[in-house]
Amino acid sequence: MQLWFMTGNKGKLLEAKHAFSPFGFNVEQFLIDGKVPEIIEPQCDTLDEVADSKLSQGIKLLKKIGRENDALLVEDSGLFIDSLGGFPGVYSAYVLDKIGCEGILKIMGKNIRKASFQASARFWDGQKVHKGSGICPGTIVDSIRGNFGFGYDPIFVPSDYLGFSTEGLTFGEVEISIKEKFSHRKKALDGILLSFKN
Ligand code: ITT
Repeated sequence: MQLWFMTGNKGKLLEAKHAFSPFGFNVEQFLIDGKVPEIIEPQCDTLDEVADSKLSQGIKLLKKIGRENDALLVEDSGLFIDSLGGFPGVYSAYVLDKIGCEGILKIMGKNIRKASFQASARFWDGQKVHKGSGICPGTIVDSIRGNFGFGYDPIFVPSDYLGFSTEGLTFGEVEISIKEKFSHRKKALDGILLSFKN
């Protein structure tokens, strides 16, 4: 089944391909005239609200190009640092763009380093909406480590989960096949796959 993922983030796209391909989905980036469609990311308090807005805008775009029966995936995610009241949270993309991982490390100072990655995903199957969300608890390290992944991966070590551990390595230091044992995104996408069975 063809599945369009409306995202400008190639890292997210790769992870979605990994998660959905084994179930027979051909995941491709949703482009119009070769470009990622411009949408308005509303200023909301929660990832769920942003994901809902991304999806409704995406469905409108599908309709506009006469493909409203195609499957569409959107996702909103972010890094939530406990001692900073959940910052950067829903502003993660903006903050990464402005100050990068270095800036986050500066702000952290001596603060307690507990944090989580969170994701909220929406899937339009051509008829109805499926939802999934995921949380990956962990800690922020004190230096940038690793070249794998994207975004905040080089400063985040996931907590051990279901017997899996990165042994202190950041998401930037492990392959995607390891990251997906812990990942907020994988959990959100698994939630969607599960909703097909129910
Ligand atoms: P979209 O086009 O899908 O919106 P985006 O990168 O702008 O792509 P978001 O608006 O959801 O994505 O913002 C999420 C931010 O959090 C963004 O800067 C990501 O790099 C970062 N982020 C989300 N998941 C991450 C992960 O698994 N590893 C590292 N950083 C992540």
